[in-house]
Amino acid sequence: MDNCKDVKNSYGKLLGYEVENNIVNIEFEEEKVYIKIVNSYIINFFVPSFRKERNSKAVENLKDKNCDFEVEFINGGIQISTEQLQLKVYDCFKVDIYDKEGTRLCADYRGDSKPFNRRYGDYMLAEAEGHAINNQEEYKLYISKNMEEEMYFYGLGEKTGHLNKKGYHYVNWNTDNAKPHGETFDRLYKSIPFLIGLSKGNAFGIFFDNHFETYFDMGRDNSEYYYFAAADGNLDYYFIYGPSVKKVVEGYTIITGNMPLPALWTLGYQQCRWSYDNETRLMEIANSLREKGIPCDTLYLDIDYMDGYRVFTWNKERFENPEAMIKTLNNMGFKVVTIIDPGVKVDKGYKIYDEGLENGYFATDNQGIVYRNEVWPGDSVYPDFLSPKVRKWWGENQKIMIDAGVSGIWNDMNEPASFNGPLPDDVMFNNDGILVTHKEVHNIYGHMMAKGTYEGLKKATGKRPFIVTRACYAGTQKYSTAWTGDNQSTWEHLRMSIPMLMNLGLSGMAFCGTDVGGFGHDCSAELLSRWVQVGTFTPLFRNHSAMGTRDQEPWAFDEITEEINRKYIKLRYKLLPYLYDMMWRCSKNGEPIIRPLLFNYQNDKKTYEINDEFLCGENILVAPVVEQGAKARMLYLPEGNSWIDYWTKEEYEGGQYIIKETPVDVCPIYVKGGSIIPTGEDQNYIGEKKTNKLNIEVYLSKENTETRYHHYTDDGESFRYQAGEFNHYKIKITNLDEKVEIKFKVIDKGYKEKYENVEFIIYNLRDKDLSVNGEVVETINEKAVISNPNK
Ligand code: MIG
Repeated sequence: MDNCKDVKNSYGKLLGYEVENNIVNIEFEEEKVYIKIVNSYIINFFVPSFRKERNSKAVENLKDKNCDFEVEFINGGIQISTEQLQLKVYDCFKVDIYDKEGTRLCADYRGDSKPFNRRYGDYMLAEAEGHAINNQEEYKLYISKNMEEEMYFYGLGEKTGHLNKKGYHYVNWNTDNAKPHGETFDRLYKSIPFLIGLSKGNAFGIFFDNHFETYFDMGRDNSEYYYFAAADGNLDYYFIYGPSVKKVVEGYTIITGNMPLPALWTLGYQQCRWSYDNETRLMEIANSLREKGIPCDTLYLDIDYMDGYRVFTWNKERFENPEAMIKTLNNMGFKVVTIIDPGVKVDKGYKIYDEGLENGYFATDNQGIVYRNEVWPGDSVYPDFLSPKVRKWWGENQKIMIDAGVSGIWNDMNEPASFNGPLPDDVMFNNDGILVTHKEVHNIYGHMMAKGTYEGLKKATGKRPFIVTRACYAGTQKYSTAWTGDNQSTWEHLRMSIPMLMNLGLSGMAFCGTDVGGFGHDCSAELLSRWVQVGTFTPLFRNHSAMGTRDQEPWAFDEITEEINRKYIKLRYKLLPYLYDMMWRCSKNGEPIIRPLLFNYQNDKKTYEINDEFLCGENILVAPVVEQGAKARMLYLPEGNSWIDYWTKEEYEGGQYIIKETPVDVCPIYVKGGSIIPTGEDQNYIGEKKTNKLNIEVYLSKENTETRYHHYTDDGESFRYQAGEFNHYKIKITNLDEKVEIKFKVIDKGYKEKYENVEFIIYNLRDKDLSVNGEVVETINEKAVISNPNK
């Protein structure tokens, strides 16, 4: 095999190597490369061809573990062996990676790259938005890998199309394109260059930490290979071994950081629109929600609350006294979140503009003159979020909003977007003292804005910050939640949102959601009902719609629709303890909240390409209706356990396709047999009813099972949990022939508010005896209450 055939990345012959701690330095004729053994299953490949220093904005505190590995010469190259992997490195820096059993996972492609012949030119693609596609000549970095047998691809953050990314080509260049996002759109607001490969049941990840424009092609160019490429920058990528997808995602969040535990209120229902543009209208919405008994925790203010779109200001004609208004809303149980855009209005005498100008806080052209473009405020300048000084300044200004009573911040337009043509490549930013071009930092602009916002909010409040951002890079989960931008009120977009959110979750951004009901275009009663049914299970549950579209609040259609929406929003509130547990787990190991079935059923190949079902945590399977007028739908229940219909409590064997009737008030929901699900009380907003009672629903299966569950509580808003102020409950259910045993145990008791009563609701007990912590208890209507479980 001629390793150097592909001249593009010609490193030349391998000359020798040296081991320095956990780094293997390899000398090639043309270039020196570094292979870092991060741990036994994460390997970093680094070639500082663009800049000597690594300049990652995704990786902050990656600690290398000292782990054992061996390096030796083999025929034609060198071999690096860790406890779990074998890497073979050959001339021209060709790398092949095997697992311990010798199964090849990922190998550099040796053939010529030869795009499929697109006869007579690809005029359709040339007309598409943005740059030419597959213009390989423009790639400074290009790594192609052999397409292995039975390959599937996932991840890549927020992309259009199906769950499995095989056959797609995508570009990472944060882009605000308001046209209806279709499957041929190759770029959206976020750039997360992280790909999961799954071949013959073995998963691995590739995280290409490069924030220039990057490209991922999963066999669209040619089905013999897949590749990742970049317009410029260093070659810096991580290989993360599974073999489970779960382990790959965990590895990715070890590298890029975990989502911090969110404040509890952020999990409630959120109501938004562009715009509730004056106090009267906002209060009308707040009152309607309470009068109609539709639970809601958060109301949003879109751009019209500002004075002429000047950031950190209020339009006092529309909102005469924001502090008093927000106080009233807070007393009604609402939090208020305000939007902010990066663009600062050019306007002498406006404090933010003057301060920024004076201190050199704005991006400049290549001559050092402050760069202007146009956004909502008209002529605007762009804060240089790359600079720590600017982030600090922006962070401190958050106090203006906090002092008005605002609880969270919505970062929009931070791709950054611009109305007067795109920002030129050579707009300059100051990256910690190094001048860098827009071309280099475009994809991390929103990420750094989120970082500054997070730090500012944390400092101003001492509480867990809540931020929603549109633009992201790898690792944004450390600072912010995300929504998927300007979708449309169409069935097509409801359908597409499911694989999109599942892949975002697999890409570290577990706290994500779409505009429920759709942003552009008019929503319909039926579409809203179906979208709310999906929203009930998505981490960020926000109804939002654009200016000029018809109302789509939960009651905006008819009474039946209102009733359906209420029913599902109430279900959301009921599931909050379960959702919060998922968030807690995610904050520890990156496990997404909504996830594709394959995440928990990797042995069942039938789950690999299911686009219209998802799991919410491992216990709840949702098969939403995403077709107009569907009276029934087929769905797949994965193999390995039984599934219990949430509505009828009927039990189904796993590993089969079933048909479920779906009148518009029924979203098919299945609970994993043997599940333990903590649930909460009915309330209008989180914290309305102080309760010291926990409900635990148990879904027994026919088969004998033993299941465990971890439940977590804390004050839901501060950082005191980090000092041990939390409670952790362990619940174990053993379902035997004659009896069912429940063990309920508190492990940590750091948080003062403990449950005084626990009520178990046991489904499908089938007349068996029930004991809790060794004592036989009576059940009445499937319910058993125990008091003082904390003793
Ligand atoms: O150019 O602030 O995606 O959610 O309502 C449009 C107005 C600007 C785009 C956001 C959308 C928001 C809208 N914004």
